[in-house]
Amino acid sequence: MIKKFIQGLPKVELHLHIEGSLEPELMFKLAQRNNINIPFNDPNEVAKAYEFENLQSFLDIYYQGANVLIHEQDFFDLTWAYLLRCKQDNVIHTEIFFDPQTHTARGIQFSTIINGIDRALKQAEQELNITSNLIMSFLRHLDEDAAFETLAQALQHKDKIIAVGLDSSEQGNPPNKFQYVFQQALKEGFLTVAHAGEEGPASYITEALNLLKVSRIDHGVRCVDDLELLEHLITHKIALTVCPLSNIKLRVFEHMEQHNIVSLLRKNVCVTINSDDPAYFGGYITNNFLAVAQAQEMNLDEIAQFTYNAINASFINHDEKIRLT
Ligand code: ES4
Ligand code: ZN
Repeated sequence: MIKKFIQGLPKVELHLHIEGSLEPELMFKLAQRNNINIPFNDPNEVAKAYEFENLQSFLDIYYQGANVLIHEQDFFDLTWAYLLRCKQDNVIHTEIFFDPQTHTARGIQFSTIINGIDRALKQAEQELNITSNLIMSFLRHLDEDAAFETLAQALQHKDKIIAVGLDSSEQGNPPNKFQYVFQQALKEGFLTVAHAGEEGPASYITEALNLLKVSRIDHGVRCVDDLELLEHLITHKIALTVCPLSNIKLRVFEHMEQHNIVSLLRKNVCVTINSDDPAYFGGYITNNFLAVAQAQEMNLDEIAQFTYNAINASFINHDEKIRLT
């Protein structure tokens, strides 16, 4: 019953790393096609390696996986495979991250990456009736100069990118490290978002809001440690793009029964459900909804509220939001 409801519910995804949707089967196919060595013998072995202690132990494997992506067609194939999954899950709109620095550091051209992704997104709008926006994320373990270089490369592709984001190793890399590049991005007309309060403290969420002027917070579950911040999120309807299965896999919460997303929803925080890196964390958006609903009892209105929240928090235009709600 709940399963049918969730499957049929139109969904909007706001937190998805396209590199994190690389399934082991496609990783193998691309490794062969591009003659790239990967430290696994078959796709089953890859899936078995996905046991993580924390964010960093995941990131180490995730950046390795991305090495098989070389040509524009590879970025197309990766994105298209994700969009086909979206169709199955009744996702009507998605806002996806890409990490250009993961690829440009290996000698891949910025245009190769973005043109492959963008072509798949445009084709999905035509053929699958799925709309989308693309968010360029800076790697926060690198320095601000590297982010400035990446922003400069993005300027030629402004028409394809709606916002800039901030991801990778959170602890020790606070939002203030990137305040000038975000300032510049805002001046260039990009919206901003940032991962904050996943493993890092609530103060990183406050910094992201005050210094990076973010439109929403990615993860943000540590907001509960600062009641003033929590009130601010509620009053100003600032959305959190929460990723339940990711949080369990990376041990942000021990069990789904302890996850705070339902409690935040009932406090009127604008929380949304997203899949983050579904190929690594064991499920796409429907599975994330199901995992929460199975662990914590919710009524159907509450489940549907996640979609209303996501429509509101999305970067689609105002008239389109009204039409969808
Ligand atoms: C990420 Cl779960 C998560 N956190 C931070 N950075 C990331 N990049 C990809 N997945
Ligand atoms: Zn993420």
